[in-house]
Amino acid sequence: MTPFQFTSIARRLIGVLTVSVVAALPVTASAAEAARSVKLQVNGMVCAFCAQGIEKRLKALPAAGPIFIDLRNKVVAIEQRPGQTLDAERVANEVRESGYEVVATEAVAATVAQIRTETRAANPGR
Ligand SMILES: [Cu+2]
Repeated sequence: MTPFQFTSIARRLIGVLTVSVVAALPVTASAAEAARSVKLQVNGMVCAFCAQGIEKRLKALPAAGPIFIDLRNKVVAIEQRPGQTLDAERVANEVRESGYEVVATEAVAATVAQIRTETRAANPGR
């Protein structure tokens, strides 16, 4: 192996490692990365009408983008529209005012599509 070949292989390896480290980072937003979605843990949602009521209420927020509600995992997530900001506490209050108990509120960097995938993978049920 020439020194050139070695360098080239080493560079490729470093590239692969960097990608894996970035992919393994948690999705909770830090000060350095922008929050994209608000994720809530909600008690009291028991049927499709509960989900519909919450969805309708959240959709009315001016910055509302995609919404994900999972009854089994008690998750409500809403993504902000590009260029807009969702206030996590305001989202939590909308859900509370709909009659449900919010037990955790989190601003996360993940999209709603990512939250949906993670939530279902963590507890697919059935
Ligand atoms: Cu219901």
